[in-house]
Amino acid sequence: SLLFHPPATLIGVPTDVGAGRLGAAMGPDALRVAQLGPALQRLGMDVLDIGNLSGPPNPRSERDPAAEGLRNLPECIAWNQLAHDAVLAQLGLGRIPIMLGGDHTLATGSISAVARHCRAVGKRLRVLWLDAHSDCNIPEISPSGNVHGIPVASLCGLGPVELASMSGSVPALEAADIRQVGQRSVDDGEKRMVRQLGLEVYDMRSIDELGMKEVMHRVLSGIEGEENRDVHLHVSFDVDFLDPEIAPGTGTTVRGGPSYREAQLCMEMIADSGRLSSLDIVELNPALDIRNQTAELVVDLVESLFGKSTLVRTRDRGGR
Ligand code: 5AB
Ligand code: MN
Ligand code: MN
Ligand code: MN
Repeated sequence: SLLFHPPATLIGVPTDVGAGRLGAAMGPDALRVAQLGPALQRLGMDVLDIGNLSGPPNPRSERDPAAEGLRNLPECIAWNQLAHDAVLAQLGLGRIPIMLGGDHTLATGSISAVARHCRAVGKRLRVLWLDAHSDCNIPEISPSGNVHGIPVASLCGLGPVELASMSGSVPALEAADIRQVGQRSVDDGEKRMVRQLGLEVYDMRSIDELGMKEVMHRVLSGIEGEENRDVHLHVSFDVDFLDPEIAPGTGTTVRGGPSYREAQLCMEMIADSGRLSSLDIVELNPALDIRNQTAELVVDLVESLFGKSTLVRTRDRGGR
């Protein structure tokens, strides 16, 4: 590969606590079965797999009653703290943390650690949220009480204080630091939150109208090139971003997502930016998958995210 990458660390975060359906806790192992680590090593990367974090037990049924509006909140807080600590440690070692989820709850912990790290070393943070959903609910408006539907609001300082303050400062980041791509299911109250926060959202309609190339061009503007070497780009990749026809293995599918080619272009353009410095891969649910095809697709896409390309590319967009 022509791209240089710092070494990377795979961190398994086998949580079901934030989701309405069980099975995402098996996500880390499905990604290992699909050979994520070796695939990245083939690109020339130094990859270390530190195994799975161990935290509070996952629920045994899908019908835990919601307490105070959010289900399994103490467990979710504990898992996020574990994720936070593991990500912060790897960033401190100069490694790219790659979270293997687990449900999307863990993004509060991982991105809080990234925000804390960026503050400490004077980097500018940009978060790219690839998801069918905006994950911007707060307890008062969440239709499900599922914590995987609130991490964006938590990072913006709203909702349970234990989550909102995890980075050591509230909010962990500004809404202006976030770009969302691929949305096609946002709840009514959540729409108002997105609006109120001023999130920059490139929903499926934007992708239809502008095309993925222009969307990614806009999303990455201001972070590419030599003059932006001080940017830390974090990608939070919810597998339900992808069209369910190609990615059935996730708990909250929504039809009408990016095609295989659109998803590839999205990943390739992120790679070209040269800024990718941390990653969440979340919501993969092997219990809903067909012969691990979604995990294999995710590995394929993550290879592109780290610079795999069909041809030797000349960098015309300010890569390294
Ligand atoms: B995911 C829903 N908005 O809050 C809610 O998969 C779905 O991390 C959230 O994006 C989906 O429960 C959370 C209806
Ligand atoms: Mn999500
Ligand atoms: Mn989602
Ligand atoms: Mn989901």
